[in-house]
Amino acid sequence: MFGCGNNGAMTTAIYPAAIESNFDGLVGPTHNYAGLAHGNVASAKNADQPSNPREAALQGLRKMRALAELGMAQGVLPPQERPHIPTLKALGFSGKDADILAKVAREAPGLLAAVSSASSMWTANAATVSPSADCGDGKVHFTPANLASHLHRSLEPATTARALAATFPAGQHFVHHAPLPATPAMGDEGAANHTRLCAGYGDAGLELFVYGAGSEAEPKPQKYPARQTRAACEAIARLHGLDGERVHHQQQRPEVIDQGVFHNDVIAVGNRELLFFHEEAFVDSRALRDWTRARLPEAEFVEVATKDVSVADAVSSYLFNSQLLCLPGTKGHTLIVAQECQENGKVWACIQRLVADETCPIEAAQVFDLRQSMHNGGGPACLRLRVVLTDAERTAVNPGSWITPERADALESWVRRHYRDRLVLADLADPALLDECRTALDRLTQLLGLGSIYDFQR
Ligand code: SUG
Repeated sequence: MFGCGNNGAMTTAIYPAAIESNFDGLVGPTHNYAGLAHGNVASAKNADQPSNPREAALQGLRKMRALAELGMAQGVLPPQERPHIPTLKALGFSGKDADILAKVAREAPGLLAAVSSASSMWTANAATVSPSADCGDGKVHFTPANLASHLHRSLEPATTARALAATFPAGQHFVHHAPLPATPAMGDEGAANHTRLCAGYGDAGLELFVYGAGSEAEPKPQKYPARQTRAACEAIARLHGLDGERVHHQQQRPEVIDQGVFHNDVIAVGNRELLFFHEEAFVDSRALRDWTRARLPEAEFVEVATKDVSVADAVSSYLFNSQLLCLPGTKGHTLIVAQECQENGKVWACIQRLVADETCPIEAAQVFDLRQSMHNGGGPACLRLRVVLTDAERTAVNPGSWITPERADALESWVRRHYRDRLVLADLADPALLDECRTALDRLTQLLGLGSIYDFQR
């Protein structure tokens, strides 16, 4: 029996009912392909291609609007200020903004690309979030990811923390921790390596943390970096006040990191009682299953075999980077997949098989064109941060951050007005682009009611 309303109606918990909300990252005006992410196959493959920031942002907004129309609680998180002049100043560049841009473009073009990346769009890497039912103090806890593995991503946490605090105001319901120390020993990439399983969203859940780098004795990838450390996962579990009995740490297979699985959400996704994953995702999937079943008897596992979908096909299609949702009014789970899944014969056949199988809790799939993000290795699940909320918590969220039909319209007009439809790396030094971004973001903070979260506004 896979009953699966969106409000945890099946449970008889002492906890208040809760829903899963999704906060997608709005793609920023400097969206570009700079090949910055080592170990991310799509980022390397599309390096130096022209991008279309306007189309990227509109593709993301179409997904947000569609999920809101399907009855999901859909929110939005703002992009960041890019190019980030304060970082360039901190690294010794001085003078007027236009002079700084000209100088960095001449002397350190890689640095210009790093401070111009729109990578904050992938909000699955913004933070790790634990719902109030899992935390000792009964509040929702957020720890922004330090994203220490890559320079361009390590620039995100300070503004991410401000955006999260503006969206989920600290106080009665929300607790915000500082990012962990930004050093390789504490590498943390947020919710992309964290899965919560539960009977109903409002019940105490099981929190699964997946790491790439553990103890010296554990196997390591040979080619690409392991971005998430076990030490970071343990620190977050402590900070959030999680019950140790309900936390499982599992190592990602180093061999798949070397094939381009730079986050666990490229090879596994969970929702409510269901874990959907590839045969090669974990070092010990048997232990993971046994541990989960012992604590959550209703747990379901849908494991895809390598003979059906290879790791290479999983990486190129992002099958497991689908969103797995319980849509209101439906019984099972719905997969929100990237168009690349439909274009891969083996992957599409696998999806069709799962949907047709009456014993499989996945009952439908919906396809979205997210190609602009996909070309940088960001699929449907990368673009969203999940936050489980009770009614009281939901009303404490900044009202302007929710996607309503009117706000989706306003954001689309804002994108059409402020975004370019073509960007190449040489454009990043254009001082007009910096001005365009600041004008756009200033307007956006008013539109979303976020206050002054950007450095240029302070
Ligand atoms: O960190 N790509 C991102 C993609 C992040 C996807 N997120 C999740 N799987 N949750 C990254 O690798 C590419 C930027 C560039 O090359 O221009 C980039 O940063």
